[in-house]
Amino acid sequence: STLGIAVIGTGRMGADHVRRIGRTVGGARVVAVADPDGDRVKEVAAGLEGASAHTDPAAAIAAPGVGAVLIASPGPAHEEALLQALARDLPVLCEKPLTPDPAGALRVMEAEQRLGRRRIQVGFMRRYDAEYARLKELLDAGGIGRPLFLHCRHRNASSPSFFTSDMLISDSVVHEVDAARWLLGQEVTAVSVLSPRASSAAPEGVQDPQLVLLETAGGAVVDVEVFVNCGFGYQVQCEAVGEHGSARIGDGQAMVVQSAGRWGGEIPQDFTVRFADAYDRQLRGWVAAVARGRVEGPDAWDGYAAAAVSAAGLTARRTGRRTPVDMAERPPLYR
Ligand code: ISE
Repeated sequence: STLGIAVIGTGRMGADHVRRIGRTVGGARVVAVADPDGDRVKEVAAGLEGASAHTDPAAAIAAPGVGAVLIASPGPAHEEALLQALARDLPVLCEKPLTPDPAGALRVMEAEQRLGRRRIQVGFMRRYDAEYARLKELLDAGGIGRPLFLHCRHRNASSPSFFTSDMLISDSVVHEVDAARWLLGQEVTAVSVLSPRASSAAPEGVQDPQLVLLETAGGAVVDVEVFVNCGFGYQVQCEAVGEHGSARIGDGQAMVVQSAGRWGGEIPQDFTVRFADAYDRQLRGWVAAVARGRVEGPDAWDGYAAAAVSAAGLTARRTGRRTPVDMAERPPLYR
């Protein structure tokens, strides 16, 4: 039988997921969509057979035929939608961040724990990227020895108008936080942030770029250059340095062209292009697991841990001080 999905939020990511459910993911269809922009949501629903349009997320979640919920609204709207989905015991795929703040993530975890089983997968889709998967395999197999550093670069061509200095951490670096926790199998224990004078390409008042340093429980150090108005394209790179070697992903050299005395290649302009396969695999995996009555992948604890690190990062940036991460104990459901 076909899984009926309610998609909450039809902005860039939500619209991309709607397309994905129609084209690349079998066994599922969108039966309801919600967005505060009434015209936009009607337009999206009009392109889908038999899908209802709503401005209220709760109405979409309660619509007939909904068996699962995909949340792709802005981060601050996630908690309410998550709690509504959990109240109906529905499986959820929630875009990152789970919630921007750790307090919200704790409330979500509490609600999920009351159900006694996992219902939430968090959209940390880099875990489904082929290059990241290879790096994880290499590290797990001890291929370069004990990891000492991850050197990361996270660049966007430009940031949307609503982007703030905080969002460079809570919306962008949150991916490196999850990737580092996953790749290393360690929690992040402290965060420091350094900021050069903002790029003249950054919107007024936005501190872009930033250098974010993470320390981990196992004694590794992760540095992240986050630069969301770099101008030239979308670029996510990670070099792991271990005791016996190093490994780098994200060079994007699928094809190198040599012609007329020059060599070069293309840089994607957008995450929906760079990570298209990862988004596909993530969604297929979620639908397949739900069909078996399960929810797998990154869980609410991963979302909470990332939010706790983000909170320390925001404090570190404001105070200019190294800030320890304040983290609750990991509940048994997430062990
Ligand atoms: C966006 O929400 C993402 O998830 C992208 O991967 C990231 O590069 C971007 O900076 C975020 O705003």
